[in-house]
Amino acid sequence: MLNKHNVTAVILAGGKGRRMDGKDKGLVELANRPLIEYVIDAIKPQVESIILNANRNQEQYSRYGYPVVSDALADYQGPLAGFICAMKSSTTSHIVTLPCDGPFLPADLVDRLISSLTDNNAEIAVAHDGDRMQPVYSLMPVTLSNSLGSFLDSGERKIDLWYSQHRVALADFSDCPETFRNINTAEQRDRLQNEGMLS
Ligand SMILES: Nc1nc2c(ncn2[C@@H]2O[C@H](COP(=O)(O)OP(=O)(O)O)[C@@H](O)[C@H]2O)c(=O)[nH]1
Ligand SMILES: [Mg+2]
Repeated sequence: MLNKHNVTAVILAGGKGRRMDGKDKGLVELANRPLIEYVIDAIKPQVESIILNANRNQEQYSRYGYPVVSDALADYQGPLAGFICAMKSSTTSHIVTLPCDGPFLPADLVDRLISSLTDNNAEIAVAHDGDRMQPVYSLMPVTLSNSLGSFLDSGERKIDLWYSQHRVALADFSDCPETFRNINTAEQRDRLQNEGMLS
């Protein structure tokens, strides 16, 4: 039975931060703490291990005590570049992917993705917020690295297109869409700080 001990969380912090003045978003502070710390704290009890995926400031990320892996594909080719390098470095059978800029993960995120994957006999479980799919919140076996490698080698980069080649189950998170609230701009960060939602 698939359970949390078979799962490594991959925190994707490999983006360009284009809408954040080119800042490394995982290290951008929300209420005086780097965003990645919120994600690490929320996901740690839900998985066996954690991998941080970063393309800059690797030394700062390594201070958290988890392996830091960088995309093999150069020049910020998108989240799938992070997926594949994490699949190749993971020591568990499955990975769960998460963005570094979403500080509001529910305590049962991984449980729900696991149930969705198993109940539907799917290859990939992807979160759905009731309105839309949240493609960077997903659970999959590392054996899909072959499929993803071929897809990337063919020049494709779109996550939805790769998913469409597999049996995908949509995990229902329509009861907690705020889970997927993420911070892409300095304005979004400031608004959140002012809302007083943070402890
Ligand atoms: N490894 C890696 N991750 C990336 C890349 N581009 C974006 N990401 C990550 O993918 C996640 C989603 O990116 P983001 O720009 O926030 O997209 P949006 O919020 O869906 O519009 C973030 O955690 C980024 O760090 C990339 O080129 N490589
Ligand atoms: Mg984002």
